[in-house]
Amino acid sequence: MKYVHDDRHRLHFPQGELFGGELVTPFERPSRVEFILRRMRETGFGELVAPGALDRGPVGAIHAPDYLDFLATAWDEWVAEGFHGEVIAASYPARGMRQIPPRNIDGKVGYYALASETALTAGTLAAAEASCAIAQTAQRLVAGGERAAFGLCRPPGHHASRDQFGGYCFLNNAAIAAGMFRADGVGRVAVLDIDFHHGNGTQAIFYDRSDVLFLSLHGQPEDAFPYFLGYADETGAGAGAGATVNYPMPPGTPFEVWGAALDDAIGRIRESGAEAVVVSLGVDAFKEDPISFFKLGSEDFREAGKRIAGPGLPTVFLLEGGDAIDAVGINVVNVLQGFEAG
Ligand code: Q9C
Ligand code: ZN
Repeated sequence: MKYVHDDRHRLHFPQGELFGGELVTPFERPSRVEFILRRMRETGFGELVAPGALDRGPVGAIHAPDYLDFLATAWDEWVAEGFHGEVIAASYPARGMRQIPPRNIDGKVGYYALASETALTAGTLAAAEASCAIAQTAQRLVAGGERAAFGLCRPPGHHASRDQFGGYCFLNNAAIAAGMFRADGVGRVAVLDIDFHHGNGTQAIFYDRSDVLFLSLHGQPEDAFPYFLGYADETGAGAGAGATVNYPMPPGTPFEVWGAALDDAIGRIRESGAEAVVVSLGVDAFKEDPISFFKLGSEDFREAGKRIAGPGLPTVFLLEGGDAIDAVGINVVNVLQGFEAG
C-alpha cells in the first residue's frame, strides 16, 4: 500500500495543552509520526509517496471562508494584541449568548474553538495544510485506481467542523477526502471513524447529507471527549436521515464488543451502496492509550484491518489520534497489514 508523508507536520508543536488545569506537553506530538514511519520501515510496509500541492477547492467546499480567514490570521492578531503565549480559547459563545464573531482576537478564538486543550501557533496553519495535502494525495491515489492508500496526517482532522477547531484538529482531512470522491463522481462515500473519540466535526459536516454515510465507534459522550455529540440517537437529519450511525461505548469496552460494533458498521457500509471508504484511523482505542478507555490490544488492530477490507471497496486511511506513542506505529501498521491480508 502506498503511504503519504512529509515533514511539515513539525511546524505544529505547541508547548502547551490545557489538561486538568495545567499546561502539559501535548499528547498529540510530532514523534507520533516518527514512530509510525519507523514501524513502516522496520516492517518494509508499502511505498512512501510525497504529497502534491494543496488543492484549496475541496478545502473551501468543506470549511467556511471566515473560518479559513481566522486560521490564516489568528497568530498574527494574537501577537499584535500583545499576548505572549500560544493561541488558546478562554471565552466562548455559551448557552444564551449571541453567535457573532467578535473583532477582538481573544473573543474570536472562542468563537472558532470547540475546546480549549488545543493551542494554535505560528506554524499551525502550514502544518494543517500540509496534513490536508497528504489526505488529498492519498485520496487521489485511490481515485486513480489504487485499492488503498494511507495518509500520515498530522495534525489530525475529525474534530474540526465547518468552522471550528479543537481536539487537536484544524482542517477535517477525512471530510475533505470524502468530498473529493463525490466531486470525482463517486455516488456514495462512507466515512468509517474508528478513532476512540467521536468524530463530531465529520458528523456535523455531513449530518444533513445522504451522499456521505458517517459511522463512528467511540467512547460514550457521558464519559469521553468531545462530550457533547456522539449519542446513538444522532442518526442524521433531512435528506441525511439514517446516514449517520453512532456506536458509543462505555469505559472498559473490550475488543469483543468493539468488534461487534465494527461488524455492524461494515454491514451498513455494504448495504449502503457506498463505492469508496475513508477510514478515520485513530488507534487510541488501544488499552494503553493515556487519554482513552477502551481495551483493544495490538493484535486486535490487525483483525480490525482485516474486517475493514471485507466489503472490497477502494479505501483511504487517514491518521487521526492515538497517543500511546511507542505503540502507535505498531497499531497503525497492524491495521494496514490486516487490511492487506483481508
Ligand atoms: N481527559 C484526537 O484523538 N482532550 N483528539 C481529552 C481527556 C482532547 C483527541 C481529555 C482529546 C482530543 C484526534
Ligand atoms: Zn482520538
